[in-house]
Amino acid sequence: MRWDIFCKVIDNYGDAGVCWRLACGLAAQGDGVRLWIDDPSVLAWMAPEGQPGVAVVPWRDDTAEAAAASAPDVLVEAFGCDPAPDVLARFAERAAEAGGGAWINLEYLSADPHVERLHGLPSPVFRGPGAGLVKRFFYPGFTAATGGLLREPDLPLRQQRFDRAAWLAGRGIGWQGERLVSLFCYEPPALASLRAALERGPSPTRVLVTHGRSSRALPPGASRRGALALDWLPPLPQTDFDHLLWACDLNFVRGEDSLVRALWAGAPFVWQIYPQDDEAHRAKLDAFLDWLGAPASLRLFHHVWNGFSPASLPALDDATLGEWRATVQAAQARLLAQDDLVSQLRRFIAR
Ligand code: TRH
Repeated sequence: MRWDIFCKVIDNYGDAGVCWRLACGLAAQGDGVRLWIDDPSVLAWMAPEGQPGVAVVPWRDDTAEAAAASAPDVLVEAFGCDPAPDVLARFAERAAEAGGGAWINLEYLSADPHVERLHGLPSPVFRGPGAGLVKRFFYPGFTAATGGLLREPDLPLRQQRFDRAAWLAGRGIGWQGERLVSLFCYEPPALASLRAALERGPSPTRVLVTHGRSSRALPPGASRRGALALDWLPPLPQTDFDHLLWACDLNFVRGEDSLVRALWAGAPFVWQIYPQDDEAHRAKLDAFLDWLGAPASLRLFHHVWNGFSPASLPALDDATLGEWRATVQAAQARLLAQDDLVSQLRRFIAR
């Protein structure tokens, strides 16, 4: 089967990150994938080795490449990004002649219960080169009534074989057995108080600050202060970003894709949700915490970290982290009992 995935990078890394994982997941099953992306520059570090079966097409203007492109069997429009009109026209022509062809609008991830109602709904197209076709909404999600989450079939095996000390040494991180914390965030208001708390101890902690906005929020400086040691990381290939989360005892993640990867990592995590102007992200965060079954300390930590509560951050002592770990692992077990997104998407388009 031939897939075209269309991706516009709005901001940050998540648009590219999600589409790249989806493209790799489809190609790993023997399908041919073209990933049309308007800003492929981020893939230079996120996916430096590429992936057999995935062709990245710079989607700089709507016609040049698209004019020459054959129609795909499945057209995936990530996050309502309006695919190239020429590809859409060819896709529509072929659908009219030979029938078939699926057009999917891949939506953002949300734990909000409305997702279960919207997942799979058809949307007839009345205008433009795709007029007459019907696109269908595909919602990733956390429950069996949604499209599920991206998860490679060999993920548990790779995690089992992962050697944290070797990975850290390979990355030049001078780990001395301290508690390890990854930091991937926007500009959380409570970052300064987290840093101060970790400096005070009592547990020695090493924070691995990721590239981009996180290291602008916590800029490179002294690598040791009190009980806190810090490393600033270069941009990591996506596979190595996963390794980072597997290596750490606590992960701070943000957006969409890293949230899912933190769940797969099975370690305690704190999520900074992508902020929306209308504050809709607050309800979305609570929907996620409800689904997760977050204990009070984890809920409060999230509310403070996301700027929804002026309270102090709960202490990150061993008992608290142990409780969070149990919560994450129970959630992970629930998710592992459900089909992954690629399997569900393939079944969905066959309907
Ligand atoms: O970068 P993000 O904040 O992306 C966000 C969200 O997707 C949000 O929903 C969307 O609306 C907005 O972008 C436009 O966080 P996210 O989703 O976790 O994506 C980060 C990706 O970057 C993920 O695939 C992991 C990858 N990554 C690396 O591969 N290497 C790195 O070094 C880092 C820091 C990230």
